[in-house]
Amino acid sequence: MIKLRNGTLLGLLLALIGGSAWAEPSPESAPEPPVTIENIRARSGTDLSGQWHYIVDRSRLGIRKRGMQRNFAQDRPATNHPLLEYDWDTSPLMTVPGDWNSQVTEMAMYEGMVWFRRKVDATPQPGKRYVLHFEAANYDTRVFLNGELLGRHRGGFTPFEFEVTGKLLAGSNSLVVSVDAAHGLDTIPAEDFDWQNYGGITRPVRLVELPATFIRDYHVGLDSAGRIAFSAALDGPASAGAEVRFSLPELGRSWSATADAEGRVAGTIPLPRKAARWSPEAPRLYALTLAAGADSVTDRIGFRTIERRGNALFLNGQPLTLLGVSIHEEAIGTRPTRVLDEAAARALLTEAKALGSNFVRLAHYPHTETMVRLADEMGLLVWSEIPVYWDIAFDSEVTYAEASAMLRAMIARDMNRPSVVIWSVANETPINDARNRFLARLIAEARATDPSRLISAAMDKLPEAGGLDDGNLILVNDPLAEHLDVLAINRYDGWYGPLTPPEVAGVRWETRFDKPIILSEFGADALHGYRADPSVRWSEDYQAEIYRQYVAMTARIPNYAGMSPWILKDFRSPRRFHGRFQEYWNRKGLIDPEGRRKLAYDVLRDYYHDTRGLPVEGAE
Ligand code: GCB
Repeated sequence: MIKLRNGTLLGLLLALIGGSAWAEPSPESAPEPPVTIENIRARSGTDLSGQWHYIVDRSRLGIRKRGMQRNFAQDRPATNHPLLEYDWDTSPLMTVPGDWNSQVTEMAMYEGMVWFRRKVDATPQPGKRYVLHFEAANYDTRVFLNGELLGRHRGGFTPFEFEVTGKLLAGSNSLVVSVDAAHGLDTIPAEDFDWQNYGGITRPVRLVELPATFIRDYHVGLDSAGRIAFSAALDGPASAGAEVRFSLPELGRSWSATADAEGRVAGTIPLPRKAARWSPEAPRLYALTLAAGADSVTDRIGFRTIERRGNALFLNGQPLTLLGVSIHEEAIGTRPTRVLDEAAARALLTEAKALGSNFVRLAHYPHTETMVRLADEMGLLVWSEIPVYWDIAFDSEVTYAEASAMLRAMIARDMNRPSVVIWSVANETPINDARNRFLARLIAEARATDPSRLISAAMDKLPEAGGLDDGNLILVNDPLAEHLDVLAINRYDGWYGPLTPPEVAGVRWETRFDKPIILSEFGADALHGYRADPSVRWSEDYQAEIYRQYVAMTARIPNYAGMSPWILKDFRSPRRFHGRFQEYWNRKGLIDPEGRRKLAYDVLRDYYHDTRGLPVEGAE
């Protein structure tokens, strides 16, 4: 099918000269891929990590002038055409997963289109199904297999996949992927955001092999009554009436259920007496196996409940204060990358644990699954968020559809992670009718998709959300609070705004809502090693004083239920211009890019250790 932009005969001829062209789905008509297959990492397949060729296409000619000399998706050998202005085989190489910003010096701040190509050898088996799965690519991605457009995905942090059964050739296949990192008025986030816009195929890509009928989705966890709730959905011709077997071998428990006409099963069973609850203090995980027909999949799950009762939080029925820290997905190092392998993710979470944290706010987008699975293992409760950040096109249905797809993808991917207790739908969004409607709708969707977790949003520091009316009162008054379980407030008194750090002592809080309140952000920039009087901005001493003031403030916050200060590590941000102190880094980290701790780290560590009654040995 050929879709002509200009409709001219010339266009038609050019398209034909270039060989087959492809139809460009508009964002509205593109079939929205369903949420991805559960626990894809446990499936057998081919890891496509490694060196991929790339072409930087600043003017997006591969999209705008396809059918001509730059139809990169066609992957033509030079001899087939009188003039080809590309040659994949001699184009430079880049590591996937990876971001181009950290790999190619000249692309440190590039935010446009890049094409990638890799050959994939395959021996498709009859009766098997094949899925190309991308854990993430930032932002607007088109995927072509052997010149055919499989589909398009927008969003930088959620997984997507395309079934390629029947399209995958025996022998060599050409996989071409274009990734456009540009943000605009209709993207999420829109154009202004405070982190490095790492572009590229930033998380692993795999070609997964599945039986004709397979377990597409499942959830096993505790319901609010403390029973094991289970569900599964099969996909394939033998789904209806199939038997799905569940087993928890360490607990000596297995059971089965027969799928309905849609291939679904659901039910509850009692929790075996000897099952331990998952908690930060004892993060016990259990192997879970599901089997149906020729398919089986194994996972590690945990049993815990999370609840809000009135203005307090309860984990496994016990009162809970969330003591944590916010984290961006960026590795420790002076030339950091978005890619977190297990060692890099562990390094960040180890610093969070050493603080005495029981909680991490994974800001401002769903982090790699590696991070969330490590949180399960290491015992850290997780806040997971979609990048509805600052101002976006709240009045656009297209943008809403994109936000909703991100939310559903985030929830589906991590549905079985006991560490995840809060889904956040937004960060610091301006209060107005369009935004209130947009977020209320998103919250309702989150609740319907996952009634077992709490819903939050980090609310703005602007006066209409409860700013300092008389210079001293923080009024938690955002109408969004009606819809949320946890009221999360970002405050920067003493950094932004008129107050000096000692004046923060005069700040009071009020709210009409009988709901838990957490300080989802506070902080100050400090350059590691810069020591001065605590009144001197950018010094470690100033930042430490801010932390002392906020720790003291917790006693004045009604319904106080915890904090996740901003932020664990200094992070790259092109909107941080100060030539001496920032150099395109946001310096609010408790540790610097190399992982060296600042004074404020110790202030927070003392507070967390005291509050949780943790032994202080091991602290440096
Ligand atoms: C905020 C944002 C966060 C910024 C931070 C800052 O309120 O939520 O993304 O990085 O402030 O440093 O200004």
